[in-house]
Amino acid sequence: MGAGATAASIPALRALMPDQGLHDALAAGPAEHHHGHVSHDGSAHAGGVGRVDPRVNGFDPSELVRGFDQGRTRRLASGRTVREWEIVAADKEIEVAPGVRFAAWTYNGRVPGPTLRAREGERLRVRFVNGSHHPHTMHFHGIHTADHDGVPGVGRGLIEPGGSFVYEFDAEPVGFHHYHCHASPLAEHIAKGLYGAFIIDPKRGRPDADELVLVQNGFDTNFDRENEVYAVNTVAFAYAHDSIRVKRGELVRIYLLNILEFDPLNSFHIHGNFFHRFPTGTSPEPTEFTDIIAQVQGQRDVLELRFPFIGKYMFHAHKTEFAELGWMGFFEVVD
Ligand SMILES: [Cu+2]
Repeated sequence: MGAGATAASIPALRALMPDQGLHDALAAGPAEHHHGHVSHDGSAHAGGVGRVDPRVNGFDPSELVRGFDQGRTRRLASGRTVREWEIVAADKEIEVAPGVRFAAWTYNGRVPGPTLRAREGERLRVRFVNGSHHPHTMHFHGIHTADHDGVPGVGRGLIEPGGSFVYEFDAEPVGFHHYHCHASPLAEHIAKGLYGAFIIDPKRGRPDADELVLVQNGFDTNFDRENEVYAVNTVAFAYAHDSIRVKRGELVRIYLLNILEFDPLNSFHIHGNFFHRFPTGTSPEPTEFTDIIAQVQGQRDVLELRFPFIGKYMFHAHKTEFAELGWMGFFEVVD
């Protein structure tokens, strides 16, 4: 295959979290991180909890978490808004944990792809250009015609390398959705990184909040159809090294998507707090007030909460294996 991390890289990740439990391991972690002391054979140097340099990937989880791509808009004579994006698929090696490289397939050079954000009732046009060496598609969750569903054998079907296609549909329904490649084998095309979040805001918007996007994902670095690395927004422990800073008392809205391949379930748990859950973000009324939720692949929720106290609060998959292999971070609540 010649691509992706070699098996030798895997012990490196485990070395980041030596057989300590999740909470113990962190005691030596975030406060005294070192900059990427990882040798070319992928082994982390002793004494350092390495971190991935965002310059290597060309995207930074600390920015991605609050990054929304509104595309370009213009008004039709009818008064209707058309919103347009261009999305380019490209093969790209990324680093998902210090020294653990992964031959990803990306939308616009990043994993997850850009968080596309539109408003209810707009006409959306997504020009997809396949700059990858493999056939791909863009399949959106939402309401649209079969011709624009982005699956093989329907409408334009697969978009071959060098090809392009404009997916076009109305922004409906209101909620928090996503998109992903639907070429087969599907598991591979998703696991390689071809997915992203897709938000349709209500016409009147939602109440002001500090908004965050958390895409739960994982990486099968040795092609055994199991994940060796788990994360939110791709880089293992990214938010353990760089906590997500939020203000005490301010409304925080989390767009939480699970796109994890190979494992049937993922979960999200927050320490020292509870949140309101809006499944798929489609209703203004929450269905639950809790501190933990589970999601199957493709499931997503909007979560709203306020932090009453300052300090550092962990959030992680309440599946210990996932948390220890990268799916863990902190909120840092400040005044
Ligand atoms: Cu694909």
